[in-house]
Amino acid sequence: MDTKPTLVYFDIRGRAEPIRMMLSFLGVEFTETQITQAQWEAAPLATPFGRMPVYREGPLEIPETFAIMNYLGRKHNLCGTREVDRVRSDVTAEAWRDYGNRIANLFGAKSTSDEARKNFLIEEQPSLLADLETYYLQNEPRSGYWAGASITVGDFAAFHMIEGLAQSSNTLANFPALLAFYEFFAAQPAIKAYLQSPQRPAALFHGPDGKIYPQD
Ligand SMILES: N[C@@H](CCC(=O)N[C@@H](CS)C(=O)NCC(=O)O)C(=O)O
Repeated sequence: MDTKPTLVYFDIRGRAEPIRMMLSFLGVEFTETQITQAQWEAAPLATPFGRMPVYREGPLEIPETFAIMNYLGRKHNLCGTREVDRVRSDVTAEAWRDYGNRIANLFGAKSTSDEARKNFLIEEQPSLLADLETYYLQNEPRSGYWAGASITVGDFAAFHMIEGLAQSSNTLANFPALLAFYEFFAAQPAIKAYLQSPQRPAALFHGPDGKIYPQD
């Protein structure tokens, strides 16, 4: 009997990517069930809230990306050692989740206008990223991580979104500390191995047209 945990999601990076990255970093062997969008539209899987990702481990079935990440963080001691670090890890993950939801709503939805997207990029995004960068720079000690001296769930949440920025625009050039974090985190041996792994899905996300991006 296969007792490995299972991660169920689309065949893209999307919301499952920081979970895959955590599992890989931790050396947890897991099975993936990857669904295409066409398969999901034809026959959505029964999941607790009708959405994915879902993580199954023994008797546990966990929906919700951050519940899965926090479960893995608690189980494998990636939540920070001091209370101040645990708080910073949570705040980092929540703040990047808010940013990620803005991006998903604007760039993944059919109903959003080009003008709204442009306004976000020009008017809103710079101050959101500036606030995030300020928060990052307040970490003590200045370890390179977001919360204390060691890697936490917050780092995975932050890296996931910052990687998207690094790959899609030159925006990070205006945020040198976020760029430095991106390079620092990507160079951690276990992360570097995952980033180069052939198992990593190539496609970042589903666009409003239902296609997977980036396209050739
Ligand atoms: N709050 C949930 C949101 C999950 C979510 O929106 N999943 C999308 C894919 S990224 C989904 O399952 N879409 C299919 C649908 O809604 O029918 C989480 O963070 O896991």
